[in-house]
Amino acid sequence: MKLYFSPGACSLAAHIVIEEAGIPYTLERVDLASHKTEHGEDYTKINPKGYVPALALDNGELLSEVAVVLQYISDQRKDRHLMAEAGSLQRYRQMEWLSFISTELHKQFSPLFRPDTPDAVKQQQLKLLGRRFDYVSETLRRHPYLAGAEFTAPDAYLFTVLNWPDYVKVDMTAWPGLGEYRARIASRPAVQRALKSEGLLK
Ligand SMILES: N[C@@H](CCC(=O)N[C@@H](CS)C(=O)NCC(=O)O)C(=O)O
Repeated sequence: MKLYFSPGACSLAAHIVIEEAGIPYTLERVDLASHKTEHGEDYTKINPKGYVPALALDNGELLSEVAVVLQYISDQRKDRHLMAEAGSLQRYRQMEWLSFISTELHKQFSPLFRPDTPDAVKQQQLKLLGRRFDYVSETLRRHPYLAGAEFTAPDAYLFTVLNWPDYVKVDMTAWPGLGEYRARIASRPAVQRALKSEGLLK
């Protein structure tokens, strides 16, 4: 499989999960401004949505949407327990987290990255994100990872999103637990490999 990615973007979650799963893969970097791949192809011809991540499967199909890509990768290596068994309540809990991270965190960050977002809108987004961080922080007080005692795919997604405050200068000192969580995930060898290959670690 081949992962289309942009360094530090939400595609990092998929990159981490492929590394955690130990599946052979190749990477292709996408310039999100020009929509060109590192091999000079027009990315919109590969993924008409124009955004990353996209996962090219060995059978020629293309999968997109972080929450789905993470589940697909996890399901290829069930022995790694990156997602619980399909149909189990634990699986729905993990899907609940994937959906929450996608809609309540990831997409709420997006306006903060846009230079033309008015300050008042940025302030509203920060307020909303603050409430969501309160909730996540409270959950992580009860167990070290989102779904309990073990790292699973939603942690890769949350970790990826928790790196973004650094880029958009959001003060995270009100949530020290999230900083500890981020450091815990960052220390995983698979995460280190993904960060390094995206050029995010020296
Ligand atoms: N709904 C998509 C959103 C993906 C997304 O927001 N990707 C961003 C990077 S984090 C992107 O590629 N943005 C560039 C664009 O939309 O053209 C998903 O869940 O995968």
